[in-house]
Parts: sequence; structure tokens; C-alpha cells
Amino acid sequence: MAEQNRESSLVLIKPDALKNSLTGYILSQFSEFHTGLRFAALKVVAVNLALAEEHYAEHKGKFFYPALLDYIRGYLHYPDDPSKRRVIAILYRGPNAIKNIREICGNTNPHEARQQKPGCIRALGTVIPLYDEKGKFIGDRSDNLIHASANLQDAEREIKLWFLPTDIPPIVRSFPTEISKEYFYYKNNTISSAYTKESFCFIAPGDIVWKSDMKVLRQLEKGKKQDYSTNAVIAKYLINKEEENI
Ligand code: 3AN
Repeated sequence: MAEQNRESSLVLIKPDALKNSLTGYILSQFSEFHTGLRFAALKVVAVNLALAEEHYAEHKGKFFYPALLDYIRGYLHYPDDPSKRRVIAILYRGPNAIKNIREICGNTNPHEARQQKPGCIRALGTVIPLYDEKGKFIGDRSDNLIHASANLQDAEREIKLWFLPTDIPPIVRSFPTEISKEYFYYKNNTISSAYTKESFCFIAPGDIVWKSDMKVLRQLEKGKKQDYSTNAVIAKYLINKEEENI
């Protein structure tokens, strides 16, 4: 099948799946033998706050949003062991990747997943009650083991959020890139094209960058309205940096 007929989807093996040693099981459920899908990229990620917020931006303001950020960052399943707070991010490619993967995952809510499709991955998840500061029940948190992109648009946004172009072999890199001619630096939530003390260079001339990120950086430089937030640009460059609290 021609490369352009293949879809890409982002899968995240979340901290509850890691804690329950389900990684091998999940990978075998998605194996090329069963699904026709192939790995295009894979990395172990300590999830920084910007990445968590951007990944779940559509849920901002909902009752479960703060718990969702703590969940994906590993604080809920590894409160006392920061070294275990991580997620495995996988880019799969192949025919009908999005639908194929979502079907194997099952419903967002593990209770529903168990009822609708016993045997799906999320049927192994749990539902945890959430309470406000006064101890009043506010709703359930779904610990559903795995994330999978919901549609083509989400897949593109998510893949460009979690992966640098160079995390992906060029032949299977399906979104446009360009080669930077400029330097960009980052420090304390600020992006600049000029070096300041203690800033770090995250893009240098010659680097391969997502074209859409480059557009946002130019919009920022010119003070124009941005296509998306600078957090979504920088988050991937902060992945697995040593600084505390990023
Ligand atoms: P899915 O992961 O099935 O695409 P999304 O993207 O709507 O579902 O939700 C992202 C995550 O937010 C879910 N995996 C789940 O952990 C949590 N979530 C979504 N909806 C709810 C809800 N109504 N109550 C509690 N948690 C939810």
C-alpha cells in the first residue's frame, strides 16, 4: 500500500498500565500480525506540565481536568517514586490506524468498556471517585490505561506535540517539516530569538522542525495571532530535560 494511504495514530501507555505491567500485553494487542500497523516512533516520556496541559487542552475547566494532569504525569500511581513517573508514547502507522486502535482500546470509561466489549484493553481499567476540598463527591476519574488518537486532526496535533520530526524516520514522517535558519531560546515560559542568561537553545539553524511550529514561532516574533499556543511548541523540547518542575 502506498505510504500516503496509511494513517498515523498516537498511543500512550499511561502510568496505570505501567504499574500493572500491561505494556507487553498492550504491545501484543497492537502487533503488526494482529493489526497490520507498524511502529513509526516510540519514546519513554517524563510528562512535563506543559505537555500534559496541551495534550488534554480540550478538557480544561472540567471537574476531572486537575486529576487528569496528575494522572498522565504519574503522580497518582507513583506518589512516592518520581523515577517511575513516565508514559510510553508510540506512533503507529498503517491502514485505518485510528479506528483499528480505538476498537482494541474500547470505551473511555472502563465500566462501559467491560460491558460493551469484554476483552478490550480498557476493560482492564478502573474508575475512581473524585471529591472536592469539602469532601463532596464530584464525579468519577477514568483510569483507562491507554490513550489513542480519536481522529485524523487530533492525531496530527498529538503526534506533533509528543514527537520531534527527528524522532520519526523520514520515510514515515507524514507531516510537513522545514529546516530552521534561526535560533530560538527558552527560559521561564518565554521564547526568544536572542540568547539571555540561563536560557537554552531549543532550535538552531539546520534543525528539522515541524512547519506548523515554525509558523507559530514566526507569528510570535511578529506579535501576530498564533495558530496554536507556544506551550504546544515548546512542550516537546522540554521532554526529558533534567530541570525540576517542567
Ligand atoms: P478518549 O481517551 O477515549 O479519547 P477523551 O479524549 O475524551 O477520551 O478523554 C481523555 C481522558 O480524560 C480519558 N482517557 C479519561 O481518562 C478522561 N475523561 C474523559 N471523559 C471523562 C469523564 N466524563 N469523566 C472522567 N474522566 C474523563
